[in-house]
Amino acid sequence: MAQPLAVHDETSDFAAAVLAGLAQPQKVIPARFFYDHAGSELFEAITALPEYYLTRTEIGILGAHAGDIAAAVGPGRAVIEFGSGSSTKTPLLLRAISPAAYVPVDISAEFLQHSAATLAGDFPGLAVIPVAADFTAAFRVPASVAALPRLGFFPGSTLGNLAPRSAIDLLRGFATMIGEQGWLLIGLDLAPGAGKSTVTLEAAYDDAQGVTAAFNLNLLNRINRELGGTVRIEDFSHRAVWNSALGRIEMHLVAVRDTGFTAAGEPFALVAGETIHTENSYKWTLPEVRLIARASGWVPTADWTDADGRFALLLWQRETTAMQP
Ligand code: AVJ
Repeated sequence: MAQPLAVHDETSDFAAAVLAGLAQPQKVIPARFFYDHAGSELFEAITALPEYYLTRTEIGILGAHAGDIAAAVGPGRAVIEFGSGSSTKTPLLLRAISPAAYVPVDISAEFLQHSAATLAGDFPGLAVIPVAADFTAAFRVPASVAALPRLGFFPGSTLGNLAPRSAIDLLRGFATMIGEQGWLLIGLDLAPGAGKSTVTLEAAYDDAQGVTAAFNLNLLNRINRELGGTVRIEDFSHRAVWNSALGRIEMHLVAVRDTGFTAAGEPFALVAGETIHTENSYKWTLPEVRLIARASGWVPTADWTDADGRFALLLWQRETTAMQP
């Protein structure tokens, strides 16, 4: 198996982001830093929670429509999965479409090697070519798949972590990378509506067992572990709230009393009630999602949802660059 193409200094990225984010008037730590080893395991536990309907709903839609996807995209493609993580949904797709190669792209080399090895074992004869890279930055498509038609796979509603204009930037980059005749399959959690109340939505991000709270608070543990931090974890609590004006779930770490700490050698203070904003999870309607597709160089060809209309699987074809009238 090929080695990852790039190494990435995650700890110095984290230090820079924490120093910059905690210096803002509204303190912020970017959501991508949730996924250290402990955080990745907590996220896996979240996906199995009764309140977190997203993962099982997406798997259900993928299972129901794998045949439709195969009919649309045809065999022999290189499947490029963005942010592959543990790749639990991938076998369903690969089994249906007879791909020529599978390229998992993930920032965590550890997860990547493990999941690539597991998949290679399950699909003998399939070329599995892992790429350790940040998919939000441009990366090189491995030379061995450069000549193959491609299908991008971006499940898990990860796109929803981005504000619309950032989502469009990312999707335009995917359009360039996937190339002419390319397809993109995206999983996205949808806005609240008839089949999903804001109560259901908030519960998905604030479960009774406190796993999501632990996932959020792990960022503070990570500051203590990696940045020599002195954060008193018990001074913070987890908050998840639906922001209807902006159409997103927000997660915050709330100071329950006045508190202070050092991180990467710098002092920081929060007054009681002040928060560190740690995640946005945008929830769009299907018409909004189709507009985002068109704005980023994709033709929204098909979308499938569960019976309650909570979650959508979207199949987009790359817009042609041929001359238009
Ligand atoms: C992996 C980004 C899709 O926003 O639902 C789960 C992360 N945060 N619980 C999401 C998450 C809190 C998740 N994504």
